Amino acid sequence: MQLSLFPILGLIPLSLAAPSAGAGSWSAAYAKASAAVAKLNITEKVGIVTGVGWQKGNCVGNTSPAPSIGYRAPCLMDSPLGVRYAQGVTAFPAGIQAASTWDRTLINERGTAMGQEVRGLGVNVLLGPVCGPLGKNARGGRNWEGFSPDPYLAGIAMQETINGIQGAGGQACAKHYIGNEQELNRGSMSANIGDRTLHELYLWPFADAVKANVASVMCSYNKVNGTYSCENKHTMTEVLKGELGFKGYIMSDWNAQTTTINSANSGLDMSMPGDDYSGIPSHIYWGPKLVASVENGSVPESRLNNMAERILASWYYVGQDKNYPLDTFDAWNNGTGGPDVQDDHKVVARAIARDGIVLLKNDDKVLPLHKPKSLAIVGYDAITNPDGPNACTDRNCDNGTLAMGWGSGTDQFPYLVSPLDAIQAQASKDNTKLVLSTSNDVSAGGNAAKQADMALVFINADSGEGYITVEGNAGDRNDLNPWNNGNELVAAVAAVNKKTIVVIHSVGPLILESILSNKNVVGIVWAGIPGQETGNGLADVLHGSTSPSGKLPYTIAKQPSDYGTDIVPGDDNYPEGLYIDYRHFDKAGITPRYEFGFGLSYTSFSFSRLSVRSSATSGPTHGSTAPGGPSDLYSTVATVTAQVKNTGKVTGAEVAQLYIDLPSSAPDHPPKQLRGFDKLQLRPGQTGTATYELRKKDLSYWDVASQKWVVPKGTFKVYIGASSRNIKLTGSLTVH
Ligand SMILES: *[C@@H]1O[C@H](CO)[C@@H](O)[C@H](O)[C@H]1NC(C)=O
Ligand SMILES: *[C@@H]1O[C@H](CO)[C@@H](O)[C@H](O)[C@H]1NC(C)=O
Ligand SMILES: *[C@@H]1O[C@H](CO)[C@@H](O)[C@H](O)[C@H]1NC(C)=O
Ligand SMILES: *[C@@H]1O[C@H](CO)[C@@H](O)[C@H](O)[C@H]1NC(C)=O
Ligand SMILES: CC(=O)N[C@H]1CO[C@H](CO)[C@@H](O)[C@@H]1O
Repeated sequence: MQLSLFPILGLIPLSLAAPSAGAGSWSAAYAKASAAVAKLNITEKVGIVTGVGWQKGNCVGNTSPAPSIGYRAPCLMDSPLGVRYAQGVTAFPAGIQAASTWDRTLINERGTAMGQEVRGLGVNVLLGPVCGPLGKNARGGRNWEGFSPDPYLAGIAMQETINGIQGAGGQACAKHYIGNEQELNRGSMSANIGDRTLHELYLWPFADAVKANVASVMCSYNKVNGTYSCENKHTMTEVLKGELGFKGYIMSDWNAQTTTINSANSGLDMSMPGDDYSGIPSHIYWGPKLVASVENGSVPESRLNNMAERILASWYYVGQDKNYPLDTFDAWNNGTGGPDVQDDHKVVARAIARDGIVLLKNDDKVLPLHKPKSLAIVGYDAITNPDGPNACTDRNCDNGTLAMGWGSGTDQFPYLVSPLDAIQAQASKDNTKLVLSTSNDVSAGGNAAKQADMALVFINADSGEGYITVEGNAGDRNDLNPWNNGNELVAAVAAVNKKTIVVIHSVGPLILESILSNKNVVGIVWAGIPGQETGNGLADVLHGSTSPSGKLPYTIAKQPSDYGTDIVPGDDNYPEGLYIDYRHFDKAGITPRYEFGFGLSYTSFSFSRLSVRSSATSGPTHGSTAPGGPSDLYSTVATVTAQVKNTGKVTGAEVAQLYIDLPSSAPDHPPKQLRGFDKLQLRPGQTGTATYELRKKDLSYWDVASQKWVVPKGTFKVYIGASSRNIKLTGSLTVH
């Protein structure tokens, strides 16, 4: 830990009216950074770009300070859902739950709250958000850390999260770049991704992150087209820094760097954690070896200068040179020593836990509950792990309600409100008798269910990062079934209780056919990966204080093979191209069980009055490169509106989704692609207007031959719907 604050007066111009955090300009930041770098010698510059080694500083990632320019050693910390290895922090809902809300405001507020915790702790860089994995494989172990296999939804979520984190003064890190779609063999397999697929799917949300001025990007463990992504000049220098105009720095995933000279010359800017975890100084790829490589000309000094400028510019860009708190906690001593930074962040945590819940089935309006006389609560997923919510390191077990997956994408629960805690509180108000069987013991579950008017069965499915194996799942899930006899538990309850409601906490899609074959299963609540406020968010929906408004951010299939993609043992050639998740189901004519964008409500909505106004013209983008790509790629070229009315009896929110179908002049393309969504909260009888501003990007395809985004000529279909398959309004937009 850096204890002294070095004065920067006289070295760097100090503006009196400090810009608000995160509202900096890159050109001002670069002017400061290049002036500062000019004052440094090679050793100092190498110190800025080289990690000090695993557990050699008090954060999960640390580099050296440059006292002569007032640059403190920065503190880098996991994770995408809150600060890991710290105390007194919020355990936010996972990224996938934030995406399930389809609520830009909530996603932004989550980012802001995380940024405030980051700043409050004196952390400089938060290692999130995630859009790699995007989620092409339903079993992918880390999908829950990110948002959605739909690049548009993931891109908006990246942008809102980054705006939130950086607006509060932290540096965000978009990760893992790129093709990190599975845990199996992640350190050796190659993602062989075609150019158009790269642009239209996997790169798309990273481009939105760059457009949101993300400070850093983390290159991933896997290879891309046979070259490690942290050694890959094409993906790092040509695509990310060149085509997308990325202004920040690229750091390696922890120990994903494999060379000294090649990584530097290919575009890597910061090595993390610096060594290979061994603590042996000679295992540091950069440090003295990079000094020598610059001195003997193997790495141009201009490249080293550029690395240091990128790192310093990002620090200036978010305003961390001005009164940024010092970190006082120690990640390696249970995160003790820092302030409590939770503030009122449980409010947004609860809102996302609640609004990310997707109601899949609700026969005869069995939900919300109306003060039932008796209610059975069945399954270990209803309760907190009896050993405590943090009993398992990096959440490496599935011994209680599932509120986050496992691995480095976790943090410590400050507390955990379990489903049972929240249901018990309501039951005592409602005089509901609870009959409990909080294990997955099938006969005990059946016995409990027999004694109650209604039964809630809790089941789950977990996954995580591949350095941990939980119940035989080495990161990626082994299958798409509930864990620990979940299907048998549901069957036993449904056999004896006519009002069986299944509550599911899952990292991603499950096959629900077994559950649906029980005719007494009258309700299914898809409760996601909701974080510390899981029980409160669930109770809000079960008891009807809030109507459910989440929508699936992925497709739930009838059988695993319907996805058309899966984890592979060797290299992945991405043969499916553009056709992942709903794009594949639509193209192949496969009926899913619950489609992308699906979710029920306690009220009903009608859609009307589609209006499409467009100024789009066909042809390639021509703007100069700005963060995110050609500057005109992000300009609004069409505005679509539609009216949505709440035709039911309770207040509720509808996510009105916009899909497009490109004209026939475009090359082979998915029948529908999400290109807008608007969530409207409406009282009974109230009408609202869903508004969509389509960017040029949203009407383009990537033309491999010209290496440009192109708006095709012809008629685009415009669909507005309540899901990807429940289309309510159809219009068109013609481009000349
Ligand atoms: C580089 O600068 C540092 C800090 O001023 C100094 O300690 C070190 O000796 C310098 N190294 C060289 C090779 O001049
Ligand atoms: C991978 O190689 C193919 C074939 O050469 C090329 O078209 C594509 O752009 C490459 N993709 C990446 C991400 O480098
Ligand atoms: C330059 O130095 C690096 C690091 O010591 C070394 O690996 C490399 O072989 C050297 N190259 C030349 C041309 O001397
Ligand atoms: C961290 O906390 C755990 C559980 O409370 C305890 O077993 C362990 O000894 C602590 N480690 C340190 C370094 O204090
Ligand atoms: C008591 C109990 O349920 N223990 C389980 C805790 O989690 C591990 C790993 O998931 C299981 O193996 C134990 O059976």
